[in-house]
Amino acid sequence: MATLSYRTAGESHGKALITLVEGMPAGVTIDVDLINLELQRRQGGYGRGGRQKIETDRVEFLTGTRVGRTIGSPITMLIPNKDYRLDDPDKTPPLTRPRPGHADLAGSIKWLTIDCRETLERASARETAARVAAGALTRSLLNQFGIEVVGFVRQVGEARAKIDLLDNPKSPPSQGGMIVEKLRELRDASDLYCPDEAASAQMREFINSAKIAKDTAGGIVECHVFGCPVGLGSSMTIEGRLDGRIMGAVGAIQAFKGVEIGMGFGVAELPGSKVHDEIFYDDSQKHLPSLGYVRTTNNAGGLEGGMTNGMPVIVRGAMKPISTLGKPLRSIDLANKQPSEAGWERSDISAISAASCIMENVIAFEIARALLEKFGGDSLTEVKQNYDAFLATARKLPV
Ligand code: EPS
Repeated sequence: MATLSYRTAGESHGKALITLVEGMPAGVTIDVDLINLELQRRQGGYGRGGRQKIETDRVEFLTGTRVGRTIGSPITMLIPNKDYRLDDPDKTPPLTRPRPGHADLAGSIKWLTIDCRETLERASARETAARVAAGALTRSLLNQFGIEVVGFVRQVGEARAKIDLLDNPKSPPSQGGMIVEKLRELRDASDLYCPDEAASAQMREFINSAKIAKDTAGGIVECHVFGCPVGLGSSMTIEGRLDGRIMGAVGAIQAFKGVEIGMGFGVAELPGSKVHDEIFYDDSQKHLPSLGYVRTTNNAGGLEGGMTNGMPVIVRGAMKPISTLGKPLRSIDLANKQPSEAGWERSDISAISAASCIMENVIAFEIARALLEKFGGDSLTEVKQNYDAFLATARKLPV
């Protein structure tokens, strides 16, 4: 049985993007509509550029399923690029003026070329469509265990969504379902993918001003995972720590410059008594994956010692503004090392809404990976038996 893992291939203006997923158990019915919906959401949001009007990202399964169900073999998914022109040098001319903030300079020097295109084609955030496909695929598995993942935009400029209930959920996890539905509903009502309409309006203004100034905008995205059983991840090995894995996966998304779990950097300012979430036991919640161990605060963001503790997992990521500016920053021309202006490529003013969808799906993948590590089996039936057996034994503690 392989560990759940994925790889992607493809360039922004190449023929297609490809995702290879290994380690999915057999017998999982794949919700292809959900994958396509997530791909569509990734294409959307306020402030996107011209490319998304060209593409209609949809996944085609090449391997690994039979009549819509996994059979345990490696899964490959293909997303065609309509704007394929990489092999036509006239339509993809060399770019020798690296954009500050992009991979252009470092990549060109690394691969010993002055044509930044050879780096940017793969470094482009278009590749995140393939990551979203991987994460969205695993949600067919997570759904079987009642695990729900919701990502949204928390902040753009100074506009910050006010949804404090979800930061410090007073409601027990048994009401997680209600929180999930409400959060999704509010998020999906906003073209910014922000569950606070007043904040969305201010965010829109910030992005509009950036557009007028030929500038770009970043922001903060947030993700909540509901329904994880206690004990995913491990404190026994460095690689086993789920907090590190999640931070690594989120930090590896294009343009992300910061990742926080729970209270994040805020923990540095407060004494321990104001940071740590006191532990209570509620027998009426014993039937839940959290086994009845409850907290009235969730500053740990659902992770202690690199393991899930039964509370919702809360992660935030900071995305820098897109590095292709309509009013270019100072740069040099690699052809002669003389001062110049950065090159301009068609781009977005803001891709913050897309970033929330990407983060949601890369986190879903990490949760699925940790779930299979704890309860793994070759088939879904076996995984479910392992899951049920563990929870039943844990409920009997002290045995
Ligand atoms: C993207 C597609 C790209 C960019 C963007 C993300 O399309 P194109 O370069 O053809 O306009 O809009 O890429 C970047 C932000 C980047 O830095 O390269 C997409 O599908 O998400």
